[in-house]
Amino acid sequence: MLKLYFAPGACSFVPHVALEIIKAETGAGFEPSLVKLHKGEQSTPEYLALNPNAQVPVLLVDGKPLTQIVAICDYLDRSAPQAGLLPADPWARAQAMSMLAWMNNTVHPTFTHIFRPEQFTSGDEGIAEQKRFNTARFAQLLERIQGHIAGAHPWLFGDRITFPDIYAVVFWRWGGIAGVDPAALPAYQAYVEQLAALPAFAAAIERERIPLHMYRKA
Ligand SMILES: N[C@@H](CCC(=O)N[C@@H](CS)C(=O)NCC(=O)O)C(=O)O
Repeated sequence: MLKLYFAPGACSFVPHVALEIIKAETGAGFEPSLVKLHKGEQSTPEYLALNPNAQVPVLLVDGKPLTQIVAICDYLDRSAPQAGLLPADPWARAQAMSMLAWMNNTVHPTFTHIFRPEQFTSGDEGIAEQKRFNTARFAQLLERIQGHIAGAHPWLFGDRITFPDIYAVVFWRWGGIAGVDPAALPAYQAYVEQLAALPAFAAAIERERIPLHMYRKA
């Protein structure tokens, strides 16, 4: 039995949608478990025993915790390859893993520097500068993702949804939170809107109760 610890709008959306896709493809269900980050539920002794990093996601597999999105995605794909969440061809699979790793180790932490600046620096000036620098960098990274979308047929790695497609939706929302104007990203917006309308995305969005578009003009 699989149990997913997730927080609304967080990176845990990636395994959340993936589990919905697997459910639709194989009939295998999962238990979603909400972690209220704003209430510090990630730092309780019980949760730290699952993930000492005090982060979502955690995937509980027959009672055993698995952490880190890249590892969780690899496990889900190997457990349910028929869901097509990574391509079957070894080279195409490696390319999708490469993009997933880049998203997890570069794009994601850039936003963390904006959203949780106090984890990386201190003082009002330091925090303001770090936010400014990383917001500009995050906007560039979203443009790079839009570049990948330009070559999508219809999705990033062909006709099946893969993990990078789902992560791209997370970053779209985060771009809005960071104040990145979506006017520069029309192809990205259209792609995200198409994905969000698919049943697995719609189910996760409804469970997490999150709006797709977060941008508010300053
Ligand atoms: N490298 C980790 C990153 C996980 C991560 O950054 N999770 C964030 C949410 S997107 C979190 O739980 N943050 C806890 C907090 O903000 O207190 C992974 O791949 O699982």
